[in-house]
Amino acid sequence: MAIREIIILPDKQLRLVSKPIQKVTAEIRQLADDMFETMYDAPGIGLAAIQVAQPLRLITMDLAKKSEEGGEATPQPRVFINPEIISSSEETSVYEEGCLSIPEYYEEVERPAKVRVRFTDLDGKVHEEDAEGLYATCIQHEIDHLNGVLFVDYLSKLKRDRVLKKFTKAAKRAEE
Ligand code: GNR
Ligand code: NI
Repeated sequence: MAIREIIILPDKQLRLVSKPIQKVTAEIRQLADDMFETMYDAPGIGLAAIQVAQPLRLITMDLAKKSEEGGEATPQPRVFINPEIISSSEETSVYEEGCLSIPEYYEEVERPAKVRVRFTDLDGKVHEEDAEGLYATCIQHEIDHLNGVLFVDYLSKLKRDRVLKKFTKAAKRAEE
């Protein structure tokens, strides 16, 4: 296992459309392992392969909540290969979203409250599930990454331009 570097705005790779995975190879398993390690280290609740510069339709997720007593949560690692949203509710919900590729920036985003998702697991088995709450928000955020879409794309042009400018400046400063 290894922690991989998470790419950050304005890296153009974040705008790539990721390619479907044809076969779950040893390399794919290794990538998923590394994505979990990278996601837990960050820490984040989801990660798309493009965030570690691999343009493949692969997502890792763990929505495990810390218990009330503040003890460690039981991990619930999940892998989604070639995920697709096959239906979305009319009803929407608003969540404050963040993204590991846009560090320390949080804004409310409105999305369908419930979605039905179809995906393949690491054993090649196809699943269909209904998602709601944080799961629905997170899977939509991650599938957006596979299509080169970021949550800031749903904000006003003013807010989006402001955050893009801030990260572009920071990247320029880091170059010097
Ligand atoms: O860690 C993350 N938290 C989060 C919170 C609200 C909505 C979406 C997310 S996903 C994010 C990790 C990430 O950037 N995944 O692409
Ligand atoms: Ni993200």
